[in-house]
Amino acid sequence: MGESRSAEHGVDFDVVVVGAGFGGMAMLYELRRRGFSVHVLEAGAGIGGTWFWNRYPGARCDVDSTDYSFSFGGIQDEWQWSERYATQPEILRYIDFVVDKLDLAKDIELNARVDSAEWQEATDSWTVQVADGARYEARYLVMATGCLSRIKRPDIDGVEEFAGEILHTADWPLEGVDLTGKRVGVIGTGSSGIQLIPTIAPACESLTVFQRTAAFSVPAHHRILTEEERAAIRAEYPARRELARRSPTGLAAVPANKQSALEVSDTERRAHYEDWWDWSGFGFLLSYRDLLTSQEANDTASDFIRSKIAERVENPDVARLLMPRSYPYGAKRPCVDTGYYETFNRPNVHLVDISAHPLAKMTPTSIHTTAAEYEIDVLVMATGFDAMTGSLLRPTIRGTDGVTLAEHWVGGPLTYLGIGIAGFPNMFLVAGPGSPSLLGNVIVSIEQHMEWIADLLEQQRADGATYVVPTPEAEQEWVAHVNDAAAGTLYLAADSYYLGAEIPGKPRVFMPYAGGLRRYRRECDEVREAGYRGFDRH
Ligand code: NA7
Repeated sequence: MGESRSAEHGVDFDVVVVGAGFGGMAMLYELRRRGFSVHVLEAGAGIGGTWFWNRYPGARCDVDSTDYSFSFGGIQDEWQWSERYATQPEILRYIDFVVDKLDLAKDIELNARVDSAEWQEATDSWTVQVADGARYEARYLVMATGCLSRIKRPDIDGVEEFAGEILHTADWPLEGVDLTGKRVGVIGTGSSGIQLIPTIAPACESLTVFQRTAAFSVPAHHRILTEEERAAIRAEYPARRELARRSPTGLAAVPANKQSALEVSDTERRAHYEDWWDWSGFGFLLSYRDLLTSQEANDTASDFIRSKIAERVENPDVARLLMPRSYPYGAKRPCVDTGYYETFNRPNVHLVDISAHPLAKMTPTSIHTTAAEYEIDVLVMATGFDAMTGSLLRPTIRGTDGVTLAEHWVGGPLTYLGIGIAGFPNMFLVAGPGSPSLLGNVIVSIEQHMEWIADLLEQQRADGATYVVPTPEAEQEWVAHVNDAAAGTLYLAADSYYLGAEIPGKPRVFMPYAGGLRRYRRECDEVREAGYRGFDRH
């Protein structure tokens, strides 16, 4: 690893990176390796971002761990994953391993939540203010704050009167929680709820699940990797990484089927879905190529999953409630599970449909819907996040002429390539809105941004330049392109967090880039080859 140089004259660091999750770790490694001085500010008390905060029982990755891991720094030669989809504790052990191996900790400041960042026109630098803490001056600012990190808690009347415990999956107590013998209520049936519910159900006296929207979930098929599998993965790793980089999704473990769901007979399709059901996990979405572009094709997959729910749940009324009907499969992020639907066959587990009878209020001992009251000791909110823009808008970021990012983004996020923002010079986003980010394996996206941003900063240094910002025209064109990429898809047919529908009043704009990672990488490369077309630099 190259030694870091000291910062340019007049600034504390060449680069301040906000966030020490996978994105921040990658940026620190790469920029330091290329000779920049880097300081990472992390709000949490530990390194790991999402994986530091989301400690709820059952938390796991739902992308194969062999792909959801760094390809750089020689890490993959030494680290061995034990299971197909790693548990949160194993991912944290992996993060510790990476931090040690790449000597990252010395440049990461923990418990340092960034309050504000202000562009300094006179010096081409950012002033970054940590809450109740230090202030740093940096030439460049990299926001690696994660797409799913600003927590969302539902507003329920009387919530403050509740005498029991209220937990959120993404802010789970470090010391853990003993739910044995407790009457537990869970709000939320996205990925977090679907992982949590089967895990805690056996210990709870009763578990009441408050469901607003049913999710599509397919079996995860978690399993321990055998020694032979691990050896094969190690031997194939370079090719596997290349495959991931060139794929639209970054998922090397699941080869996308190029067929249309509509070009085969019903019998053949059913057999095909049965086959994929038995192994593909999250990749079920790739079982036919047109599941996200043709409603008719999607209906075949949605119907198949609903038929599986009917098989897995004994009570037909409960099964019916668990079947998603209001949006196409994949238009909200699909889930994978281990025994989720079967959990509703347990006598201590109850499903409450809060789309029919919404949550109304809480008392010291209970939660009410508009139809009934439920006595509980603990309420778990598995209610997700203010996705993609939430963590970027939490600090006050002021760019040129004092304009805030919140002002610039009042109608939804505007970016160039998902990396830069007009009016916010020398600032970059990692896997943020306008880039593929959540629509694929985010680690592959992070590595691509890591390289692209580092290349740009090297070019700046080589040119003696201290200023780089997208032009408003380039930003407008990119935003139009992001909208076009989503326009032909079924993503627009669901009230999802991709569209900002998770927060009342949030602009309804499709935020991630739906053109696929492969195409996105090509577009970013072309911009670089064209001398950073669309950026104003000096
Ligand atoms: P998600 O996927 O955003 O799921 C949140 C869940 O909470 C979802 O079922 C929501 O129902 C429900 N929710 C949210 N707000 C409310 C209110 N106010 N009342 C009732 N129900 C509510 O978050 P997760 O943490 O599960 O998963 C996030 C990501 O982690 C996931 O995509 C993977 O990438 C891993 P809704 O659908 O909004 O009706």
